[in-house]
Amino acid sequence: MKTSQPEALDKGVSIINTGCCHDCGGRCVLKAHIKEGKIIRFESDTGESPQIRACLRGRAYRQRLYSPDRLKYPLRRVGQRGQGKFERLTWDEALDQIAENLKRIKTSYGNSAILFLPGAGNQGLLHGPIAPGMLLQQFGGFTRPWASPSYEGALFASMATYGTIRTGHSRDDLLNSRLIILWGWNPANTIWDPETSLTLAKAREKGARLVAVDPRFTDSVSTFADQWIPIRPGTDAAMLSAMAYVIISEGLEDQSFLEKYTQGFERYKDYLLGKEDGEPKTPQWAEPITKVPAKAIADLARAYALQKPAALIAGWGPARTAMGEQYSRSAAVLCALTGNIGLPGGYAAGFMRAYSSRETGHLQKKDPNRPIDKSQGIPSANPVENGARPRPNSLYKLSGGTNATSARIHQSQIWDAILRGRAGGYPADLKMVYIVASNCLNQYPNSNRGVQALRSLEFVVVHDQFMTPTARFADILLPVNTFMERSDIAPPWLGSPYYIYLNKAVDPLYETKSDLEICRGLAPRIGVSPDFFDQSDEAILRMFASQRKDIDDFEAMKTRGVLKIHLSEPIVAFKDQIADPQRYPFPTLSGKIEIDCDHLAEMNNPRIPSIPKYLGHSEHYDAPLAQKYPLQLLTTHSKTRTHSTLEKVDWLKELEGQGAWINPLDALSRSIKNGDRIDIFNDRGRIRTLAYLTERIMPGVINVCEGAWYSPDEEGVDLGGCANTLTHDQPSPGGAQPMNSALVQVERAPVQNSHVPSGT
Ligand SMILES: Nc1nc2c(c(=O)[nH]1)N[C@H]1C(S)=C(S)[C@@H](COP(=O)(O)OP(=O)(O)OC[C@H]3O[C@@H](n4cnc5c(=O)[nH]c(N)nc54)[C@H](O)[C@@H]3O)O[C@H]1N2
Ligand SMILES: Nc1nc2c(c(=O)[nH]1)N[C@H]1C(S)=C(S)[C@@H](COP(=O)(O)OP(=O)(O)OC[C@H]3O[C@@H](n4cnc5c(=O)[nH]c(N)nc54)[C@H](O)[C@@H]3O)O[C@H]1N2
Ligand code: SF4
Ligand SMILES: [Mo]
Repeated sequence: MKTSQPEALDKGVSIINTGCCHDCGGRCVLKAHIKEGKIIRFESDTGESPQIRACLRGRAYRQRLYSPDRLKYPLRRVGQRGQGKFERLTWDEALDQIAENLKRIKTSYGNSAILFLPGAGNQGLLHGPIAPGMLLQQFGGFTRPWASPSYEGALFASMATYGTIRTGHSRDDLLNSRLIILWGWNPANTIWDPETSLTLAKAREKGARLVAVDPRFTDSVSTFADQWIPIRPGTDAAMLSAMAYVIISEGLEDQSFLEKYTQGFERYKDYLLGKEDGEPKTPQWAEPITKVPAKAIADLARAYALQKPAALIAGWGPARTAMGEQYSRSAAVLCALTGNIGLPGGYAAGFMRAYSSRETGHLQKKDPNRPIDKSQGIPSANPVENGARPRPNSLYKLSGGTNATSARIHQSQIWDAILRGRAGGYPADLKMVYIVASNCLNQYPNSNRGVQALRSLEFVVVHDQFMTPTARFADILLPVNTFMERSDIAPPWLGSPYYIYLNKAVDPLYETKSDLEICRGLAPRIGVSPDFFDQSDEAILRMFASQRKDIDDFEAMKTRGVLKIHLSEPIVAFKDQIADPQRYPFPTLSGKIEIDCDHLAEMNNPRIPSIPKYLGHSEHYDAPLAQKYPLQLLTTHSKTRTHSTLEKVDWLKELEGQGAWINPLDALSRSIKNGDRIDIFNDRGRIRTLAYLTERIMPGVINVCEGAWYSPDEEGVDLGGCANTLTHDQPSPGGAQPMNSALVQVERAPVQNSHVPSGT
């Protein structure tokens, strides 16, 4: 889609309006300047406000697109699986072999033996795992995971407390807040929709006070916050309980809000006052647990209750822990206690979806006979649930998006499920895996166990763009093109009102194809009707667009590369429920905000209590294991990558090197200097990386950004520094993934080198 050439452009240069759609907190406008069929430069949004501007990663995309490391041809494994030895074969040969194995496995073991692992690599509506999922579904189905590594704790809390994941306000509403609490939230790096940072800056200019609660002094803290409260990881529920204690003991709770809109306050109060366990949840009780001074806890509690409207934005990082849902629930309940829900400038902590054209109309009170609400989920291909009997479990009634059922396997347990199958209590014996747009070996917890699991299978297919650690384990590896080489539509990451239309900017390089084209080739080979797959990309995009009420002018969206939807007023979650609770009950069983949740009460499981509680676990700071492994590992999202994508972009590496953040106190007691090569280890594995000494991380905590490429040497030491070599694969009782709950020890690596990492 060519636009007219502005005068300033060099001769022979044209601009194609396209975008970036990795899973990176954004979805942004990129204008590709093309000369002789090649992209020579990117510009971003220069149009009307709000501008959807690309970040440093999108602007560096040429180095990924034109990287010499791109996969160029279909490949077949020749060495041992995982060794990375391949030979080139034709597309016909590759597709024949995949088809043969799919049919063989279906005949010998049934469809449930086929595991489909879709990843987050591409976030457009058309490309990535969508088409392969549909194809395998039509082939008779497959086994797939449930539980998102991103937000399962927040999803659990939202469904338990409010009965929906639509808990967010549009960003512009932050300008109405007097106090904004960034709890484990770092949008300066993780974006969380492109207008977030600018809006936080404007909110500050307008006079709002910003407080950050995070074990790290992040870029968001340094840019936006008036106060930084470092907290010991995994103890947030203790601090939130203590804040609730201060609020109720000083009579600062919003009594009329509690009476009108909530259920279960009295039970929660009993917990806070210690009537349940003899332990009042005072700030003095929380101080040694959280390492936050009691006064700071009490001050923040008073400010949050009194400086209304106040927005408590509870990020997903603290919920990516072994008891993550208790933190998310405690935050949601604190919002209700202070009546900060349903009013401009307030915020209902939770999943935080704001705008979505797929979710129009009012929320309905929940019908106990149809308890599983799948309508509000992230769109995904639905599998046929093969050969597994759904087991009754109230947790599944809270699914709301990732659709937990007993026919699916929790994502963090995939490796264990492959290794142990039905005998280990899983719903299927898995024989092959079909991996699309996922670097699962790198991104799921416990990568060393992942190696054993992938080695044990009969057949492994991977679609990717690079020779990732996962791709090395493929039997057949198919080269896929990037979003610059095909057209797509990208909805926003979490819920801002816009769409990006990605016009194809250049022809596919080498022999690469899209995942959809691959399905066009596979469908006839496995006896699946080609009808859907044989439509043109644009015909399918038009069909998808026609299903969304808010895309009223497809042509304009395509020409401009973006459709911005102007709202008459900011979105405020639960505005209707608060204004008219009779007409608009909350979509929970009781029709109210459930401080004490009925579904959870049904479960009667002390590890998933019906009111939020602070709970420990086997890799908590005070667990016996901490004697051996005294440091808490965080595995946050990197400024320079989208997960493991963009790992091979040198421009980005120049901005910030890979290295572990470690506090000088922890480093010096181990004779570690800045830039030293260090080993971080526990019983699951050992990684070697560089030490970056900084007071920007609290003592006792070490941070390794997720996404660095797993690369074990002959002795099993991961020289790539992949965080998941160290992480734990046991999900929390409520389904949260535990990647921020690993205990580790650190020592200088045997051979030192003098390189100093360029951390921030
Ligand atoms: N640049 C970049 N942006 C991204 C992504 C990316 O890979 N790169 N990924 C995108 C995706 S898919 C997702 S799901 C989101 C993830 O977004 P988040 O989950 O919000 O990101 P994280 O960096 O993991 O965590 C946010 C903050 O939580 C803090 N934290 C960790 N544990 C605790 C704790 O126990 N208590 C407290 N109080 N704080 C804690 C961390 O120090 C960090 O600063 O980011 C999106 N944005
Ligand atoms: N320790 C730890 N682990 C984590 C996290 C954490 O905080 N800590 N965060 C988790 C989170 S929130 C997420 S969302 C996951 C993300 O984990 P993944 O979904 O595995 O995401 P990526 O690592 O970005 O890998 C995506 C792959 O897709 C490929 N790709 C890109 N576009 C396409 C395409 O169009 N087609 C195909 N076939 N391939 C494509 C890329 O080259 C890349 O290899 O990681 C999780 N893992
Ligand atoms: S990496 Fe994400 S935030 Fe950055 S430009 Fe691309 S879509 Fe936008
Ligand atoms: Mo994520």
